[in-house]
Amino acid sequence: MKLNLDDILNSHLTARAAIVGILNVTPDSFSDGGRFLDPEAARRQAKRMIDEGADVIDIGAESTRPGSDRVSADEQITRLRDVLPAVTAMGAIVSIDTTRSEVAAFALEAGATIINDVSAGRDDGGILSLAASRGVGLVLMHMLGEPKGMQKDPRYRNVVAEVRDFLAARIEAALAAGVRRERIIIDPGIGFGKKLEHNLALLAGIATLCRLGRPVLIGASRKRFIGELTGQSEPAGRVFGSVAASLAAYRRGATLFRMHDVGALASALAIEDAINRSGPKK
Ligand code: HH2
Repeated sequence: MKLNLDDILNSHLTARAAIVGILNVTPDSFSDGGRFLDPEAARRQAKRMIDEGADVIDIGAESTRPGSDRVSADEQITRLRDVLPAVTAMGAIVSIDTTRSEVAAFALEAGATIINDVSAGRDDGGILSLAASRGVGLVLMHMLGEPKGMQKDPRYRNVVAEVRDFLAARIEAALAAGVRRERIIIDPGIGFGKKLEHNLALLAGIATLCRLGRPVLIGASRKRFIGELTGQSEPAGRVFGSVAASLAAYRRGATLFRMHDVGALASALAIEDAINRSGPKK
């Protein structure tokens, strides 16, 4: 079944999982940097992810991997110009992964209907008013510090409570800018200023985030903590671990999963959902 934007925004009420396929139009992303900078390669990858079951394609033109440098709004738009309209023309729901309002405005003009802001509106407050005036979906993500230094020595007293409080405050900031609550998605920001123990505590504690009343998105795909747990040093070798992390998150109430390997998670979810339909959920 093909989902629409309202299905995505109501997924926490229906417990229907949705897969957000990752398309990085960047030379330096940690897992697929340089592979989809060529517009034709990017289009092929988007088509492949849609065929494999992606409900949303999340397109980004700036890597936010630990230690990364900023990319200007103009450069992001140049990278997106040929790719983004081609993906919206495929009929996909497109989300734009940016913290800059000029880039988001360009993407919405080209047909994107979700803004995925890893700074949750702190980098460029204009993104909140843009989301409000255009009535689009808005992902608010937790990050401790900035990509450049976020993995240096992240510390929390109670990571789940701190991330919950941060997201609650960013929801309030978005509402104050005129965004409707029904348009907001929240994300604990796996790997963004977090050590292994923090990522695990957040995945185990998703129910606490769900109590904020908005759908929870999890981006665990191929991230370093999967490598730390499985011994897979190459991001492309972390597919099974990424699927396992997403399923664990789904069982705890998350419904949106940002994935490089869409087909792998789609198969796992088909099995999980079939089992759930045939008996009580644990
Ligand atoms: N993770 C990345 C980028 N954007 N957005 C949300 N909402 N949640 C995430 O966990 C998230 C995100 C980092 O992963 P990736 O895009 O694969 O790498 P890079 O930042 O190096 O392009």
